[in-house]
Amino acid sequence: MSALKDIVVLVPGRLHDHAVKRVEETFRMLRIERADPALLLAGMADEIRGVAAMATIDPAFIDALPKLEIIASFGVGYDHVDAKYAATKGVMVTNTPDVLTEEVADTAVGLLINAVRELPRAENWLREGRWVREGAYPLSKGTLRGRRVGIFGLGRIGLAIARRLEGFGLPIAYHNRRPVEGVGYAYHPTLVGLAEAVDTLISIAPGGASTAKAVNAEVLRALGPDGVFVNIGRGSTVDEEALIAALSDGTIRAAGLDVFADEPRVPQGLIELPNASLLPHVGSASVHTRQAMADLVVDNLAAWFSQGRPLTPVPETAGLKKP
Ligand code: A2R
Repeated sequence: MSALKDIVVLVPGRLHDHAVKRVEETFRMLRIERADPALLLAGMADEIRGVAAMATIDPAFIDALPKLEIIASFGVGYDHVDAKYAATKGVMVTNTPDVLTEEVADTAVGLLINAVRELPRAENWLREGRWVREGAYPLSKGTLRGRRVGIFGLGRIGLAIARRLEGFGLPIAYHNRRPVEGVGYAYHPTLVGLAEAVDTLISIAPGGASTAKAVNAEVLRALGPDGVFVNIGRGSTVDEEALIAALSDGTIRAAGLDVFADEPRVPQGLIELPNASLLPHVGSASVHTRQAMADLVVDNLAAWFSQGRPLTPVPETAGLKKP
C-alpha cells in the first residue's frame, strides 16, 4: 500500500465524501474546484496519474495531464467523460456499473407507479387536508393493469426493470441497436416501432450522441393517447419540448421523469404539468448504493495501480494495457 501512497490522484470538483476519504487514505490526493486546465498549479500536471471524478472531463483536460493513466468516474453513465478521446491517448476510463443496477430498477418501478396511479398527488391530497374536507381522492385515470411495456436500452438496468415488471404480469418488449442473446422479450429494431407496439415506454439508454433526442414527437405519437413515458436514463435522450407538447395536448397520458436535459434546471413547462411525476435524479441515490459506487471508484484506481487492470473499464478503453 505504501507504493500507492506515492501516486498522485486528482479530485476535480465535488465527489462523494466516502470516495474522497478513501482516495485521501490510499493515494496522495490533490483537489481543484473543477476539471479546468487553468486551475492546475505549476508542477501539478506532471504529477497526476489518476483522476477520480463526477465532473466533466474533456479532451483539453486530458491533454493537460501528460502522466495521466486512468479516469475513475462516479456513476454508470459516463457521457460527461470523453472516453473515446481518452482511449486515443492510452488513458483508461472506469465507471461504476452493477452496484447500482437493482437500486435504479427499484426507482424506475416506483416512478412508473407514481406516474400511472398519481400517488404523489394523492399524498398531497391527504397532506393538504382535502381528504377530510372533500372526501376520497379521485380515481386514477391510469392503471398498470393491461399495460404493455417497452424498454429502450435493455442492458443491465433495463433487464432488472424488465424482470420486476414481468413479476407484475406485464408483457415486455425492447429496443437496442442489437437483440440481446438469450432473452425472450420481443425485439424491435427501431424505437418508433417499439413505441407503436407498447403503451408504456421506459428509457434506460445511455446519453451521448447516438441517443440524443431519440424520444421525439414521432415516438411519442406512436406511443399514443394512453401512453406513459418513464425516463430513468439520461435527460439528453428526450426532446423535452416535444414531451411537454405531448403531455399538454393529450398525445400521451403521463410521464415519470428522474432525469432532465439541463439538470438541476427543469423546464417550467414540465413543472406545471399535472400529468408529469418528477424526481430530482435520485435513481441510485440511497446511502447504501452511493457508498458502494464510491467504493468502486477507489477500488478501480487501486486495482489499476497495484494489479495493472481495473475492475470495471468502460467498453471504449477495455482493451488498454497499463503502460
Ligand atoms: O444498443 P446496444 O445493443 O449496445 O444496447 C445498449 C443500449 N443502447 C442503445 N439502444 C439503442 N440505441 C442506442 N443508440 C443505444 N446505445 C446503447 O442501452 C444496452 O442494452 C443499453 C445500455 O445498457 P448497459 O450498458 O448495460 O448500461 P446500464 O448499466 O444498464 O446503464 C444504462 C444507463 C447509463 O448509461 C446511465 O445513463 C443511466 O443508465 O443511469
